[in-house]
Amino acid sequence: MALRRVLNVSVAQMGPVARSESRHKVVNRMIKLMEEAHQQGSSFVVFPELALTTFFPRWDYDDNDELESWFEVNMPNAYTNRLFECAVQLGCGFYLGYAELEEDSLGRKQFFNTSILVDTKGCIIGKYRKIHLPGTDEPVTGASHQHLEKKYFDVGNLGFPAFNFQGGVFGMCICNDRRWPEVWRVLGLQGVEVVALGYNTPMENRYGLSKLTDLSMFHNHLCMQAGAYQNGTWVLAAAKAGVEEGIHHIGGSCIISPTGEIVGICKSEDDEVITAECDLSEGDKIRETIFNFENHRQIKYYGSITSQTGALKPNN
Ligand code: CDV
Repeated sequence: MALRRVLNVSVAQMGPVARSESRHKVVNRMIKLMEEAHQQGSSFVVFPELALTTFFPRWDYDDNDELESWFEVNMPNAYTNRLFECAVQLGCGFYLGYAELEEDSLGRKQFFNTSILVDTKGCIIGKYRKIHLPGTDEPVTGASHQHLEKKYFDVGNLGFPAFNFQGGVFGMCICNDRRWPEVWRVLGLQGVEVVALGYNTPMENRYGLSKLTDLSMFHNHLCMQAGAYQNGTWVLAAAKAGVEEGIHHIGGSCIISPTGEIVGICKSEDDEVITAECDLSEGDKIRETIFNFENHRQIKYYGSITSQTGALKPNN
């Protein structure tokens, strides 16, 4: 009989982080959430995208020092050390999203929207840098709020790696990545059993498309449930939720099983932990049958996925 590989995992949704809130205070909140996850029997917890600060790409900065103050040059560092220590003390690994500044030996700076996987020894065992950066590289006149990720971040340069972690195969992505089926399949092709991700999703559509605003929670879950089912993987998704600096962000942080069903969901728009027991082998049934990639994928017909970006209409 196949061995059951069961892991208790948590998603730690966070309420708003004010622009003035210090990293020290934010880390205090995160430690409280990790302790709660531990009390719920968890050995892994997922925090949101850019968890340590407010969602700073909503503002346009002229001052480089101010902009760079949102980024972490080292990880762990004086502020986040306590999180790493807590992981060891509680035997609870974590996924953390943060803004990363990397400087090469020639002093050239690169800026990434990053996530890491940290194990129960407090070691970083995996890193991902966000690839699908939404928004614009210039402020949009007349928009209800800005979303300047394309201005402040470089496109991630690590691909979509998967990692052997906590007895399973783990992948990561960040926020807007979850809307792209390509991300899920590239992870699926590495046999991921768990995909961890964080998000900051404004409720209001910047372009005034109210229909899309109404559907923001539906689309949030739709893309992740599809990604889970089509690749037979667990999905652990943590939002930064609530009204942050006047912008309302959706919550709906959740745990999705490899069948695409939501098995746990946050009810509030505040700091909140949910936990579920994940059988890491549960996706095998799907990967061995309906989505048996080896048996059913027809790669000679998928070329346009990697050879073109925009849609080309037929000219007949
Ligand atoms: N942080 C994000 O990537 N947010 C996007 C919004 C801007 C659409 C998202 O996909 O949720």
